[in-house]
Amino acid sequence: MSDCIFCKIIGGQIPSSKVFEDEMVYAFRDIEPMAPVHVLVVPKVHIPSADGVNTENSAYVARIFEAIPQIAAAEGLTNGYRVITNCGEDGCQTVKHLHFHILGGKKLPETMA
Ligand code: DGP
Repeated sequence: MSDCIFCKIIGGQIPSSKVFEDEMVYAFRDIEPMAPVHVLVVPKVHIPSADGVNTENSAYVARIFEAIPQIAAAEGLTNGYRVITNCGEDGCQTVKHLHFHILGGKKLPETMA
């Protein structure tokens, strides 16, 4: 999508700190890190949110979850980590391109809400 920040990052029009890429998935460091390791993992097709996942595009989500352990290992997250996706207004999603946050590198707070 032409006005999507993450589509522009995937396309190279906006610079990013890449940590992983294959033909379906792109991963880069969050610009506002909330933990020592904070990586965003996105599909290379524009899916607006988790609410837009369907049988046509779910292979991208599967590939993302294959990439996550590889990224976590490369980032040294041997003691665990958290994977989060925010969805829609109540989920406080700010960028409307499906993305999964990988957070780690410290003991994370237990509370989610
Ligand atoms: P969310 O609230 O789940 O939609 O998280 C969006 C995240 O995207 C937020 O943690 C900040 C990050 N972000 C927004 N714009 C950019 C950008 O231009 N570059 C990078 N690296 N991260 C961005």
